[in-house]
Amino acid sequence: MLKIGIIGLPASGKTTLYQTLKNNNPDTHGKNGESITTTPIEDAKLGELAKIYNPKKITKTKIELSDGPPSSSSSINTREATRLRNLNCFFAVLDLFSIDKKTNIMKNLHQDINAIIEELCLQDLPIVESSIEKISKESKKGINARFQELETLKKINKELNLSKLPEISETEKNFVKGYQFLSLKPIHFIVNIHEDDISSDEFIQIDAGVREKWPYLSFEHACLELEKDLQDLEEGERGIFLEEYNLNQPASETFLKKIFMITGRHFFYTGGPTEVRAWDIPVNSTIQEAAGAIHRDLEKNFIKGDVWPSDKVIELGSESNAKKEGFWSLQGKDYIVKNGDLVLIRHSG
Ligand SMILES: Nc1nc2c(ncn2[C@@H]2O[C@H](COP(=O)(O)OP(=O)(O)OP(=O)(O)O)[C@@H](O)[C@H]2O)c(=O)[nH]1
Ligand SMILES: [Mg+2]
Repeated sequence: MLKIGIIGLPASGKTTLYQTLKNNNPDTHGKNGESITTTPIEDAKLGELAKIYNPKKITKTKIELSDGPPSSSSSINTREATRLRNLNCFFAVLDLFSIDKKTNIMKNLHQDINAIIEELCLQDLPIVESSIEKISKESKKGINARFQELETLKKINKELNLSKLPEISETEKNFVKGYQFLSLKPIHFIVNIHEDDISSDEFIQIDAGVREKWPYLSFEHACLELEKDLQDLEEGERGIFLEEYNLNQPASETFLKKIFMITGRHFFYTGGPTEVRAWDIPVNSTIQEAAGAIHRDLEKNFIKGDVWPSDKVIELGSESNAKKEGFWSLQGKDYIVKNGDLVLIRHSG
């Protein structure tokens, strides 16, 4: 299960985001004062598939979301850093709802984004430096096994010293996976704007400005206070609320889709009379690995997999109709599962 943390400067709206995504699900308190909740991901496709299979049960994929205790400073303490290292990715909240409109908004954003990035870099820098020293000593003694790890650490060190989030390849990330560096975790930035500004054209320009300045950042704007209010409404009232504020859909859905995307995960589906279910797996997983996400025995005893694009099954009303139209294939263990595939695993026991 994807574990997501929320970071950002004090009073930027982190807990408001947590409450928005929590969507009235119960939560618990962790040993570091954090709130933790397991939240199902809304997925309209599941409802569509359920109309076809009429299953006893519909199961959504879930995420684990956590929100740290209230903070009084922009720096991350050691306890919080250790907690954050165990998570997969972050939402970073930026406060634009409380700032005076007369100030330079871009400058404000710039400062806040830099403050967050600098803090992540600062947390990782001592670990990188001490590890470089340790591995270099080993190399001098003729132990050379960690050469690639050392080279990657040096590359990271250079970027961290410039207060930049290191940009390294997936292969390089694997060499330093064990360190769980905060600065290498995927981050989706959310600019939290005031409810009065939700329809303001100014934010289209600001979006464009941020994209130009930080082309590598994943980022969007939303009014978290409104999003939280939206979650508190009954299902039937939500449409009216969205219309009133000229919103297309709850932003919480796009936040979660984005975070899955930047973390390199996507979805596949299984369907039958007992259960229609969404599963999330790393992009580029084989169908045998996907079978393992369902059950270890299915991976072990995998024979072949029936695959349909779920969109086509929904559009044509059944697996057999989709098959008749040519939207079905029988795949061997090395088939790379595509986002949205509907899968049936054939196995030997
Ligand atoms: N008007 C308005 N108020 C907001 C918005 N987002 C958050 N707030 C308010 O700002 C205050 C701080 O929000 P929180 O979500 O508690 O912020 P936080 O980042 O969790 O704060 P700490 O955990 O103490 O660092 C609360 O009173 C929120 O109701 C917004 O979009 N509009
Ligand atoms: Mg808070």
